[in-house]
Amino acid sequence: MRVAFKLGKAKEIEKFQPDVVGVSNTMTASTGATLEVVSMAKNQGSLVVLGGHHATFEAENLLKNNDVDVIVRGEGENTFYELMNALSYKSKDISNISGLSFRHDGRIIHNSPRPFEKDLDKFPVLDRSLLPKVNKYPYHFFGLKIDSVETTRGCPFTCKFCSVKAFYQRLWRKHSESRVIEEIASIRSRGIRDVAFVDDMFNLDTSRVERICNSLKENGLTDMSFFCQARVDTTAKSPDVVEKMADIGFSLVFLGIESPSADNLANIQKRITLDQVKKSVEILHDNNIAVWGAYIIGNVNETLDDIKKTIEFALSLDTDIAQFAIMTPLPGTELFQEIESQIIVKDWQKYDFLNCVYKPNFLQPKEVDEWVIKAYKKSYLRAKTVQKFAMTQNRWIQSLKYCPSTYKKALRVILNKPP
Ligand code: B12
Ligand code: SF4
Repeated sequence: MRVAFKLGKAKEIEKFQPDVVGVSNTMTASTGATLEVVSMAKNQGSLVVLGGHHATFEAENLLKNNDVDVIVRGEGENTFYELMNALSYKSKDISNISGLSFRHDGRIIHNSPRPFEKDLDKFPVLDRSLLPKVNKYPYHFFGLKIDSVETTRGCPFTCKFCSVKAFYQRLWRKHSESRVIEEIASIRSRGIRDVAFVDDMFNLDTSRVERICNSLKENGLTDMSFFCQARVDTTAKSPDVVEKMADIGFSLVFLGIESPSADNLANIQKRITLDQVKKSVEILHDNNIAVWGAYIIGNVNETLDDIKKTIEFALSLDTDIAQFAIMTPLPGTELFQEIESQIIVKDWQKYDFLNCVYKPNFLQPKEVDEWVIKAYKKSYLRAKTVQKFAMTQNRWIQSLKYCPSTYKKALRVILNKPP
């Protein structure tokens, strides 16, 4: 059976002639692009399988599109394996495979949910020999050739706007530390030096992070650069671990800072304090680690004054990359259920965090749209920011100059041009 993942062009699909095409539909905003690939695959007669967060929460609606055949809901490894096995047999019976949704005799069937694999190490290490050679490597992050490693899955927190809670049911599971090192070593041996940890919550267990840093050192993996997503509370509490992270090559950390308003933070169930925010940014900066701060504009109960305060706060914190995202009710989130009646835009393409798709309680959606642009302008058109990009020694930030598309995208936002 010829199985292809994400063949993005009709010609590639035609050339490869796959029996099955699997497409990730994790991001809600990329549903349109996903469905374009799906339609190309269907034109070639392939069986089309979707997976990912958006596909999981929108399985019923997506299956109304006749080009989509099967949806793998939730964790994909075991379900997809069983699906491929079943399709290899004559009977092709998939009715007992948990985690699947599909059409049968004109009806949409949702099999029972797939239980989570208890031991993540049971999933084999990715076969990276299937990836293109480094000189033709297609995966870039801020212009750097990167690979990604998942060391844990899930998050026990309950932020209202985040779909991880529903996807992984607040479970937090981890790979063994030896497995993490094995995977990073295999990436380095292919000539890649930059690694993004794609954990939802990398630093929940800071002693584990410390052990991983120690093992990287012991295994001679000392010429690499790492990125991760972290929480401000655990970061603020562990300056010694941040020091170890810096020492082994962590150069950029994403922090969900969200808002300086205690009311907003409480409303989204973020469970962090402003002191922790300030302290975490300070500790990271003291260790020469760049901070990617994420801020939310247009919270449900926000006023214009709150938005202005968020922007001022972002400027005062001096986060190296400031990301302003409009509060967006994504499928599968508690927020979606809470404000469903206030949603005014149903086009998933607009769920790109630059469009306000719902009516906040005290603001007009158009005002929110305008203020997110103002936030970017205020943040990036400062002499200080320009100077920082020019002067910084940080590898991730420096890499922006190799990445004209990132600049173009930022410019489009600032100039208020459609993406
Ligand atoms: C790491 C990460 C990032 C990194 C990416 C770094 C990189 N270079 O890879 C960064 C920080 C850049 C990032 C940015 C953003 N991210 Co992000 N990110 C993640 C995160 C934490 C992990 C993604 C990942 O690689 N997971 C590991 C893989 C193995 O898991 P997976 O993709 O879910 O796949 C599994 C299953 O879903 C399934 N599956 C998935 N696809 C398929 C396909 C088939 C055929 C099958 C069978 C199975 C299957 O099987 C897999 C194995 O079990 C996820 C949360 C999450 N847990 O997924 C959020 C997440 C994907 N991000 C999200 C968002 C919103 C964003 C941003 C838009 C944030 C913003 N406001 O700007 C940006 C936009 C990025 C972009 N360019 O589009 C949301 C998407 C929600 C949605 N419905 O749209 C998520 C789900 C988190 C959340 N808060 O809810 N992100
Ligand atoms: S936003 Fe981060 S901390 Fe909050 S639930 Fe999602 S992954 Fe966990």
